[in-house]
Amino acid sequence: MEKLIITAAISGAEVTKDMNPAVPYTVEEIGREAYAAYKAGASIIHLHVREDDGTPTQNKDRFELCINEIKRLCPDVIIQPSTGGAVGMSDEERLQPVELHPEMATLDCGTCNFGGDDIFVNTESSIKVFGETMIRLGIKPEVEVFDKGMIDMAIRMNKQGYIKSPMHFNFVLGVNGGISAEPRDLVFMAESIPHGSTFTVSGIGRSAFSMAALSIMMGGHVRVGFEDNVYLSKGVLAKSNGDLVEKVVRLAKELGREIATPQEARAILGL
Ligand code: KMH
Ligand code: ZN
Repeated sequence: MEKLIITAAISGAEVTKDMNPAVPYTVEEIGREAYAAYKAGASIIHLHVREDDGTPTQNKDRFELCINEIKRLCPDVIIQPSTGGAVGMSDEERLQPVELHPEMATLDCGTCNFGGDDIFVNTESSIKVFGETMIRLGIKPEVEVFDKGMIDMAIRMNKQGYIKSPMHFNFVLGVNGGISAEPRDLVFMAESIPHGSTFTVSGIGRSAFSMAALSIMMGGHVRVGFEDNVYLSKGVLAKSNGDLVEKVVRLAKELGREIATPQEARAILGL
């Protein structure tokens, strides 16, 4: 089996220090959390940034500061800015970090309820703009799908030339409003992507490690981090993103899967 790519979603846009005091807001905190995840075995940092008070922002200059800090501490890690941002942001706002020419960025492929009454909006025309922009700038998209219909959307966008093959997916399982996080959901999603695609899995909340273990066994990859889950085990808060990555590394060892370095992850993903 291919080596395991671990992505650390260190900050997110919705999670706060009230949920876990180690959630990073400042540039220094972002650097600290990226480094902890990288040292533990993460080869990709999925990045949202905040103002110092925790307000999510897609501001290009703030991204640049955080990316420079991460590169200083983890020179070879793959940095994958979010273009999802936070619920309610405009497309223009969300797209700003791609102007920094990262190797990867997320490309959300559908609209869904996003916990409570929030709606995460990704219309077909905005997906086309995001896809075209990433092709023009040579950025590999990580196709974020919160439900099976979003895989179908991505396949349609791929056929129309807005997303290149082979596609790399992130199945986000367990968002209130998206597909649930049962083993059958992951199997269904994995069976629904085109042959030759790669996938990683984000199990939200309590499903983080069951979905990670299943993905490791299925030959998929794994995303963990405070964006998706702040607990190391039931009732025990993780002290850092590094704790969460370490737990995935332990699972992978037990299940006989080696961990990819950033260079190996680049080869697997065709970066
Ligand atoms: N914060 C969510 C509304 C992404 O990074 O592309 C969207 C999100 C997806 O986190
Ligand atoms: Zn995200």
